[in-house]
Amino acid sequence: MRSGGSLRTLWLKNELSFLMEAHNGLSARIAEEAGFDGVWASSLTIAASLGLRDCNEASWTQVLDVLEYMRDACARPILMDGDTGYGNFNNVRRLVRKLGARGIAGVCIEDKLFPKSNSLLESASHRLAEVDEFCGRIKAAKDHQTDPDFVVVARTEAFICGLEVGEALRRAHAYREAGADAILVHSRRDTASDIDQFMRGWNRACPVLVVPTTYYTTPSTQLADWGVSTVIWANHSLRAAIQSMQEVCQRLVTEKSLMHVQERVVPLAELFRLQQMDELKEAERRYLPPLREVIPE
Ligand code: SPV
Ligand code: MG
Repeated sequence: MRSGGSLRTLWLKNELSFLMEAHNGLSARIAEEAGFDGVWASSLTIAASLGLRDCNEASWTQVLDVLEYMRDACARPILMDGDTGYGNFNNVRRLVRKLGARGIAGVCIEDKLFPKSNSLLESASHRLAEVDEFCGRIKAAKDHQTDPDFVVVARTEAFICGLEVGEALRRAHAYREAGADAILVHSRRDTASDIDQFMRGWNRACPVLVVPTTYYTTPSTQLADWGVSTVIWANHSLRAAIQSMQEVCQRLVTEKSLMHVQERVVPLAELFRLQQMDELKEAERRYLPPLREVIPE
């Protein structure tokens, strides 16, 4: 099974890499065509595109089905946002085996309890896992990967839960020692001060990933200078699509005509290109018998 390249290879290059959010096959293909190093299969945007909330309302097998479409549509490595791993170590190891079978490049697991809430939701109450229990999830993930290039990213939600940098670092080091290939440190501040503090204390034992959704004014070069390995643009394809869909829908309700909508949407030819209709035409030439003229009797 092709895994679309490995995230480990990206990290070995020692330069800042970028993962783009995707929530279905089409958005994964668009991210690849745009030139991203890989894809972030976001729990937030997959849930939203299913019309659901990001609190494990979609079952893990439903998310897996979405990942399969993404894998088929895109040749770049896909990092699954695996939330908490959907339970304890046992759920995590089942998930990892299934991801391996589907050619997914890695999984990110966060140190909260199932069911989790989205980290950027101010009203949510987040339940942090005990360090040793979470380390068990990481170990189980590493012990059950089938592809040696598969990566397990341990995500600490210490800052999201209002804890200090010392606790974020203590957790990150424990997760690294449990076998995590990389650490994702999340923050929802509107500046990157949490990340700055974390990176000052981090000994670069393994790559660090960040999600600058709320501290979007921080230049990527600054993050790279602090030693960050990968930046995740976690929800921007879906948010762009929502804005565009709302504008077009509103206009059509008001104007009851396609006249002014035509220039706001991609041509049909572009849609067919993204579906790779050319490939099907070519395959038809190879595999279908030539059309014979039907002569009426
Ligand atoms: C996601 O994209 O689902 C994430 C990142 O986990 S965040 O929404 O910021 O928690
Ligand atoms: Mg998520």
